[in-house]
Amino acid sequence: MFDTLSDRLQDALGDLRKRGRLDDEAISTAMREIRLALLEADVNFQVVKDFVARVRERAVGEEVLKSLTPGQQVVKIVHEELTALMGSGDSRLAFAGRPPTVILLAGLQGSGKTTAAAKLALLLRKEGKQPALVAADLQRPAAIEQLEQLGRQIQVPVYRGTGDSVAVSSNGIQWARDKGLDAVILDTAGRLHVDEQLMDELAAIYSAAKPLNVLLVLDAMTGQEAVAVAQAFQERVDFDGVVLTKLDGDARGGAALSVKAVTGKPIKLVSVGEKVDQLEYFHPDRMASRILGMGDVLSLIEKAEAAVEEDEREELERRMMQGEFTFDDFLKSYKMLRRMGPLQGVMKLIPGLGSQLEGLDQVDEKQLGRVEAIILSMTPRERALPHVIDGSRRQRIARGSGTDVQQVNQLLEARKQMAKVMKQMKSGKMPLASALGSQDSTKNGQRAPTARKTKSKRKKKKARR
Ligand SMILES: Nc1nc2c(ncn2[C@@H]2O[C@H](COP(=O)(O)OP(=O)(O)OP(=O)(O)O)[C@@H](O)[C@H]2O)c(=O)[nH]1
Ligand SMILES: [Mg+2]
Repeated sequence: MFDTLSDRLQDALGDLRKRGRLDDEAISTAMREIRLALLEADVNFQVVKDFVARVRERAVGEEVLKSLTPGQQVVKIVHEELTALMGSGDSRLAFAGRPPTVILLAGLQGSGKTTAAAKLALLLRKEGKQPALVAADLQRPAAIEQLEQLGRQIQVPVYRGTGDSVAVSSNGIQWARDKGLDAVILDTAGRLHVDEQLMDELAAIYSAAKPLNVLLVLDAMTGQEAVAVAQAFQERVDFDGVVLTKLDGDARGGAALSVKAVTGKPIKLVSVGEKVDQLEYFHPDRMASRILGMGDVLSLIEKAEAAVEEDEREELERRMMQGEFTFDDFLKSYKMLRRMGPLQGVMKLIPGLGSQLEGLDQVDEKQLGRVEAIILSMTPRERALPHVIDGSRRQRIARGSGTDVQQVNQLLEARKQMAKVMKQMKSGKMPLASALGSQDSTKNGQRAPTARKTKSKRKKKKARR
């Protein structure tokens, strides 16, 4: 996903990062490269222009030049501006006070509406809602069959009816209401192009179904074309947000980076593969991190090296590599992270960790104190052998640390997740070891090769898939 763009931007910023001081020339060069990278990624021309102007203005500002790490500051600014570009908006859907909540999916032929409908139904079902799918695409006979098949696969009821798409939509919503279901997803017909007929049909469904959410499904792989489609839709049938599909096949990212800026409408969901569980809520900040290299390994290494005592690190790393990760290790790594700077920032730097350790990346300093208290309330045996911590021990630990069982459970879960990540890392799937300052992966003691190695590992992994 966004690999080309990602590589280009990282190259553009790589130079800056290494510099102790920034001058006009260095900034200009970097801005030129960022501009080219974005244009090559098929980002809208005006969007690129505004973006680069904003970054430049901030990059030559006081906050950067006076800082100790100007290069890092520029990276941070690019990250923030990328995040802003993709929208500070809310990715959540609206839910009706009186169910069912109606969600209309519209878009061109093949953009991924039907699969997105099913994926969204599954997502809602996992959130505890009771969704229904309505087959309102009557253009293609096979469309209904496709939706029914998906419905069976995800165990979500599908309404099929007769008449035109307006009648089917209305009847489907009534049917769902009668069954007490709380969300209805309307799968509509696509066209090759935005044409009058399509717009008229959608407008008619819109007035009959009164959907609370109109989602425009756009194929990310079509780049600026997708943005043009969004603009054309906006003129006729307004929508609340975008479902961006086929991100897995989009190396450039032009649609993702332009659509919010051009239409003002946020990306709400992204589809990252053909499987039914490959639809996610969209988080602009996480996407920006991904684009800038799935976390920033290089600067993490720098921070880690500055903060962590050599022997302590080696010991911790040895244990990690052996797949051991006790609560004592957990506490130690926490403390190391704390010394590296604000926890949030550091966690984000670790590639893949953000999403892998949901909850952990949101740790704040106050939580850290609580984590420490919980771990210190464990006996040495419990710390070394976490699996012995049963229900009554959990209660005792909670009492001892002034927390509650739920918080203890969360920590137990976090350690498990962490251990899982360690295991993946051990099997070479994740570069966390090198991220934490492994000497192994940088035998010659230089830093840059670590980052490169990490990157090529990632590439190799992709090629294997
Ligand atoms: N790789 C990948 N393929 C996807 C994704 N989303 C959809 N597809 C594929 O795109 C093709 C079209 O998807 P559909 O959901 O049928 O598209 P549609 O918009 O309903 O198409 P029409 O009903 O013909 O208008 C299918 O082969 C899907 O498997 C995705 O996120 N990644
Ligand atoms: Mg379809």
